[in-house]
Amino acid sequence: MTKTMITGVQPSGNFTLGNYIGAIKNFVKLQKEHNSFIFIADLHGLTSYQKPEDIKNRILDLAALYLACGVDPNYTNFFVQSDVNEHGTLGFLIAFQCRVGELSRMTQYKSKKEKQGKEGIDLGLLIYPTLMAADILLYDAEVVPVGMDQKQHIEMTRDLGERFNKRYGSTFKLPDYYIPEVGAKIMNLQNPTEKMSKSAPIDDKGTIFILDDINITKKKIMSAVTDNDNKIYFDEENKPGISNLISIYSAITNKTIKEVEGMFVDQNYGTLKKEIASELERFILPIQERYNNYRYSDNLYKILNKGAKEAEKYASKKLLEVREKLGIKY
Ligand code: AQP
Repeated sequence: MTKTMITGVQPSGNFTLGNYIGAIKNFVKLQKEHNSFIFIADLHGLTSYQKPEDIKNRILDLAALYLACGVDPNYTNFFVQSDVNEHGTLGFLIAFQCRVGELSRMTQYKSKKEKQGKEGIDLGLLIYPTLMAADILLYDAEVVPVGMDQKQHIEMTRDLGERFNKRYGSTFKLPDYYIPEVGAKIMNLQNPTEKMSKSAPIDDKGTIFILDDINITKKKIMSAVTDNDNKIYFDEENKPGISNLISIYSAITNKTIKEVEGMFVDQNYGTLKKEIASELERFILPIQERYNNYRYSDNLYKILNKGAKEAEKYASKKLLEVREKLGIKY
């Protein structure tokens, strides 16, 4: 039987190469052989304050970018999370089954908490994984392409789904994460022990934003932090900068790490960087062109509306089943 696959990205900043390699690339590769859903996680995007005008634009930017990256609405139900009310309702009901202790142990919560900590921590940040669990369980999704940072949240989704099934009878299918072999965690080019994140400031020299001017992107690659050893091989622990560059090259050219190491065995770091810069140009420019075509077209709204209607058909059935199981459908 065809499995259901789902993934989402928050409109919380500017889409990065890490987001592409960690989640969208695999989704696009797998979309035709699954019952596919992809959504813009705008409710998740509210877990840290954004100006309403900004988030509105980011939703549309991200929608156009998804399509430009190859999300195909002929095969995929493509929608904005808040257009399907069932996400919020199930998220609320799932949160009731979840313990504060397990939420506060989530790695992402712990690291983001430090940034928000000064003025107190919004509850949204803590309960983010319960909404994410609802996003997945609502569609009985079994495959979730994500980067390494989301692995823990998928495991929690399984736990929460299982807990509900045990208490109320079999209701949800339990998902598995699909983590890419290469590029599961693309690192910041200036600080290769930290994840590349889309909430980084636009002038951050270590973050590749897909919609940036290609010359800026090339400069960022050329000034990426490396080491003094001038030997090109993959060793994340001792050579995080070079290993990150190898992962990027490998992911955008679809070559294995071994193949990339072989190609650059006698080369210096400058050559590797130049090659990556020109491969990125080849890869990013067509995406930017397609993005510009989608971004201001009415078709974008039509695609999202149609996707939301389709998604709602699945989601409303599942929510009804949940209410019946809970005894709140009289
Ligand atoms: N650096 C990364 N390498 C590989 N995969 C990554 N992902 C994010 N950063 C990397 C994957 O992209 C998907 C979308 O992520 P999200 O929007 O749900 O939020 P996130 O994981 O918190 O991503 P960011 O870019 O770090 O956003 P901010 O800065 O807003 O927190 C996920 O599948 C994620 O694994």
